[in-house]
Amino acid sequence: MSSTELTGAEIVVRCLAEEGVEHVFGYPGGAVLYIYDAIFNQDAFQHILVRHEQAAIHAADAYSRSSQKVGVAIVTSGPGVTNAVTGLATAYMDSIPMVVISGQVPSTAIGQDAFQECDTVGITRPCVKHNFLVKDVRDLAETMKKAFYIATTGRPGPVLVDIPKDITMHKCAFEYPKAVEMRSYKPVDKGHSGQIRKAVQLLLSAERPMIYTGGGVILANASDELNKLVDKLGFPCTNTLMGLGAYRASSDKFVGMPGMHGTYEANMAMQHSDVLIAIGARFDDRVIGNPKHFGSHARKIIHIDIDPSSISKRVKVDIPIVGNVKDVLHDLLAQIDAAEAAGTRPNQVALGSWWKQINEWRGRQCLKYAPSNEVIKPQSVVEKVWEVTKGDAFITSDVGQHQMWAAQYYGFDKPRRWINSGGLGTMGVGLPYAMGVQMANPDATVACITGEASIQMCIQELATCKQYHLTPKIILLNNRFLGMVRQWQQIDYGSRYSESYMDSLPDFTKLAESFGHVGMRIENPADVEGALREAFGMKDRLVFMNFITDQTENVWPMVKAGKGLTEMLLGSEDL
Ligand SMILES: Cc1cc2nc3c(=O)[nH]c(=O)nc-3n(C[C@H](O)[C@H](O)[C@H](O)COP(=O)(O)OP(=O)(O)OC[C@H]3O[C@@H](n4cnc5c(N)ncnc54)[C@H](O)[C@@H]3O)c2cc1C
Ligand SMILES: Cc1ncc(C[n+]2csc(CCOP(=O)(O)OP(=O)(O)O)c2C)c(N)n1
Repeated sequence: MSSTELTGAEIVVRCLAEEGVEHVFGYPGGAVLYIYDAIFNQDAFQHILVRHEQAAIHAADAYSRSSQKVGVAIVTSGPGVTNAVTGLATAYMDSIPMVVISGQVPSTAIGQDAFQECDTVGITRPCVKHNFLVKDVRDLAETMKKAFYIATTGRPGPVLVDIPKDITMHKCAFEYPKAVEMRSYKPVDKGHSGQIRKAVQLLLSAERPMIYTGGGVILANASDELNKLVDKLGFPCTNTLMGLGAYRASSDKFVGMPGMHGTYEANMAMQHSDVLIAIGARFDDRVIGNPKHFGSHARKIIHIDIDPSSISKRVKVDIPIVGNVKDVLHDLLAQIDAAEAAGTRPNQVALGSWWKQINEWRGRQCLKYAPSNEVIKPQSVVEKVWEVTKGDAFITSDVGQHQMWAAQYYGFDKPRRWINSGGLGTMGVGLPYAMGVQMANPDATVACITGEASIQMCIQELATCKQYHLTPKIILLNNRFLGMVRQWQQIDYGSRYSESYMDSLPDFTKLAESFGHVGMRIENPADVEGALREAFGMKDRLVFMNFITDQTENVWPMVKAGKGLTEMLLGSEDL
């Protein structure tokens, strides 16, 4: 063991350096001042000072989603932690690997209602994969190693390390462990070969197969394997909101997103398939609709997931395969090759009639909308963003109608390009997500598609963007309504628009300018493309585009809550 003695604060910084961390998002306060002092004296990573702790966690979360790195954030005790909770819960619901360090009051003061004390471990327990309270500086380095290990292995997720202030000034010898061993935590990556063999038999005998993929494919970096599988089998493929980009949207095998705002053809194919293979997707209620209705159609289900507790949680499956998508798909592809070499191939006749049926469903053109020369249609803005960025931008979004239009109309061909909050559905993520993406991908084109309500939830981060020269393009689809709420009120609550209209909005152009950015207001449909080209041309400026859009536009198709997957409303004529 090395004889160098370091303070706890220095150990934190050294551990981050050992993990190869290059960026840390955070906000200082009393309990983390020793850590911030150690940060002052190092140059291994850059610290990004946000304007609100919620944004630190969101930015670190998107940093991780858009790269393969672990997002790291630091917050102080008490209000620093409580401000971070929304960010933690958001990352946890979408299984995002992150390490969050929180300051705690000195260990001798814990439980005494000390200034800025809160029960961080208790408050965050249900919204992190794991958390630690460090009670002895000699445990700190190993705890940090465990935090990174737990966050990134198995089903990923955020891990929090709570460090009392006195621990950050205590000293001990520092050595960073090369590996950690935990008796009770042994994630399995490799799938059972017998189960994979059964899956191959079922897939190759299917008449109406469907490949349903989700966020797990992206988290596993298994997009190449998925593209190979779909192309080899020639089966239809749908990606959940969290899986967009895992299989390329430009392929004719891609039938769109499934679920509440999924395409007609994806939902019909999900329901009427005879063999469904779910790959890193968790049968979310927004995807399968009413589970009884989903179960009313008999089909065989194969489910690949790294988390055994995800399997048969919402829908009973026939062939469970516990393992990492990348490893399992690798083995599955090898077994398909072997079966094909032995003469077993997908049933081409059956597959031909299945595609005929799917193409008939496709013929409904469920994403078609009425264009207008009078008022800007939000869908048309997203389509133009795709054209102007050549489909190659990182797109972050907030939560609401704009999020669904971004998902439906920006065809993602690559993984980790679509960054949004699916599980918790957290308004306010869009701008901090754009910051995190830009820090991880400094040369990339980054756009945030947002709503006027969502953007106001973390609007202060425009200052962080200025300080660190972050230049995402903000595409505000401004309908002057909490649009998604208004849509539900129109459809389910007799058009009683209770508290969903915002009477007072800031002048977004002036607001952007006051933060030192460029602001634009676009009201005329004829100006949309020109404005976007001008904005994306300003590579070194953050441009805030306020598009005044059709107030009454709804997101279609829609499966109402509690309804079956095929009981879709395709437009206002179905109301
Ligand atoms: C307004 C709104 C509307 C929405 N509408 C829709 C909609 O119409 N359609 C839709 O699809 N979603 C919709 N969602 C999102 C929805 O709420 C869920 O977040 C989403 O459907 C879940 O996606 P997923 O099944 O891919 O799971 P994820 O949450 O991405 O979970 C991934 C799964 O993969 C597993 N996994 C992780 N890593 C690995 C690995 N390495 N190997 C194997 N398995 C792994 C995990 O254990 C987990 O089970 C909407 C959200 C909002 C906010
Ligand atoms: C933090 C938070 N509070 C409330 C909600 C519920 N909610 C979902 S969408 C929405 C309206 C969003 O409005 P806006 O950002 O303007 O987007 P639009 O739907 O108009 O595109 C609300 C209030 C939420 N998802 N997150």
